[in-house]
Amino acid sequence: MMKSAFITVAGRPSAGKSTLVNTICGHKVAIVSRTPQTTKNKIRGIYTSPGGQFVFLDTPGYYDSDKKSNLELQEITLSALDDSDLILYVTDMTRSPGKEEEILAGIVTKTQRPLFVALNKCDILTEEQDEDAAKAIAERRDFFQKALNIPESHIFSISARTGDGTQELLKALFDAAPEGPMMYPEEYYTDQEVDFRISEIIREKVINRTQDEIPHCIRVNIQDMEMKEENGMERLWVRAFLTVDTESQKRILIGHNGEMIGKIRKAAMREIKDTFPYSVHLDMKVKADKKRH
Ligand SMILES: Nc1nc2c(ncn2[C@@H]2O[C@H](COP(=O)(O)OP(=O)(O)OP(=O)(O)O)[C@@H](O)[C@H]2O)c(=O)[nH]1
Ligand SMILES: [Mg+2]
Repeated sequence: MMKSAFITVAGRPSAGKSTLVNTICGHKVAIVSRTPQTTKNKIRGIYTSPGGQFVFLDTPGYYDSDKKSNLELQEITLSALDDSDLILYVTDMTRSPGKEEEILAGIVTKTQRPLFVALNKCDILTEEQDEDAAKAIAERRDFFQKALNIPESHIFSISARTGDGTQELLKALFDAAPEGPMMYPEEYYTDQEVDFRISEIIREKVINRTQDEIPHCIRVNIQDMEMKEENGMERLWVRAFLTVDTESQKRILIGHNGEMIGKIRKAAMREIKDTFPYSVHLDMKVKADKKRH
């Protein structure tokens, strides 16, 4: 009997949703950073085991604000919740649940899908040998049990970073998942197109290397992509446009003598090389053009 489910991963920004999807799928499917609202799309990560297959839908962190760009991200999360068989609510257990957590809890409860909670970043508490760690975990468990109206057995203490607790969580998800056939060949771990993955890798390198001025406004567009044969080897030629809102952001992104953009390009090339089975030539151009909202 094979199990198969779409599982939406929801939670506040920076809870560790993308890190968890990457850990479970065993590959880097979604980009990760310390900056909240890193994920901007519904990203599919596929996990296959002898018992069946899960398609995890990683979503943008839920942030309570009426700004148009934020409402668009909320829409993506809501549509993913609609598409799912099960919901995995990820929370950063080092932060107290607040108003946002209550709003999101209300939203996921309304979907009437089976709900599971991952209390994430438990490694931090253990590392710190915090005397209050056990109390904090008990408080979070109590909060989510009540807010989501779920049994305690649906709440897991995990570390997406180390993988601790994820096997127990997966087992519970399998038990709750419906029977069904595999949706993707077993070697697949994502369904993202090559150009999207490359643009996301570049976006991650920008977010992780620049300060707060850049991260939220950066857009990466792949302009051209062409596979060429060179000395009997295949090489993908990629031209990417990095667009920011203002001329001053453009200057920061390029850096003195092009140093910053050079580092970003190098870091992106390194990861692209590890991700794809062919070599890639990356050409990047920076533009300033205010996003219209
Ligand atoms: N110590 C620790 N850090 C973690 C863990 N999981 C994620 N992080 C860190 O938390 C930060 C946010 O992680 P992400 O996976 O990007 O969080 P997210 O929920 O996808 O964030 P958004 O896409 O912005 O909503 C990164 O710096 C991660 O390295 C964990 O289990 N332990
Ligand atoms: Mg994310």
